[in-house]
Amino acid sequence: MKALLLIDIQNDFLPGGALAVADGDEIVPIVNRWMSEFEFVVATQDWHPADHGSFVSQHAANHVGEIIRLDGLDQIVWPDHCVQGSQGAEFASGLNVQGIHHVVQKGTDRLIDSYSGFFDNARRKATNLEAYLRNHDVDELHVMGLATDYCVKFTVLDALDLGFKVTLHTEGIRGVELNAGDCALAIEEMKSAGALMTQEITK
Ligand code: VGL
Ligand code: ZN
Repeated sequence: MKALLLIDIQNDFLPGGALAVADGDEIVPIVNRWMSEFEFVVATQDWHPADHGSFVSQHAANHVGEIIRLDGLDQIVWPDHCVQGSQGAEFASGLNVQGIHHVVQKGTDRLIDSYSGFFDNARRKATNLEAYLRNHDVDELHVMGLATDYCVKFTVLDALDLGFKVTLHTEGIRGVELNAGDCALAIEEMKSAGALMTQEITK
């Protein structure tokens, strides 16, 4: 069984949001069109407490983009974003939320970030994403969302590692690109790990 997996399509990752991804809003109509083609649509939400350890507000001496240590792991300092219950954490205003069957929230522990929809960054804990997909006999994922070079990449790599067949919809992803070339690199990494790529399908 196939499922559409939507990664972090939230207001804070859209232009005007706290951690805006350039042209992130362009994917919303593309995602909406694809939704009706899938029996299962699962979406992740980045869902941080207000004092999350990745937030620049918690590290007055550091700048956004700097790497710090957080509970034993390297951690990029991000602008405060996707705070639980805030408007920025809600799904993108134009997204067809009625078409989503299950939501997985991640990044809820203030001491550990979680780019992947499956596990936190140290794999200390799993979300219920894998169990949900297996319970619904899903073995094939079609992935779209934000951001190519972080949450999309780590979700896809974990999915492949867990044995799912993965197709990345390149028309439905956009990235942060802290450094020029990050998105191209991320796409290469996902491809080498076994993800199939759609070309610029316009649907
Ligand atoms: C993300 C940075 C921090 C993402 C989430 O959704 O790609 N990136 N938190
Ligand atoms: Zn985050």
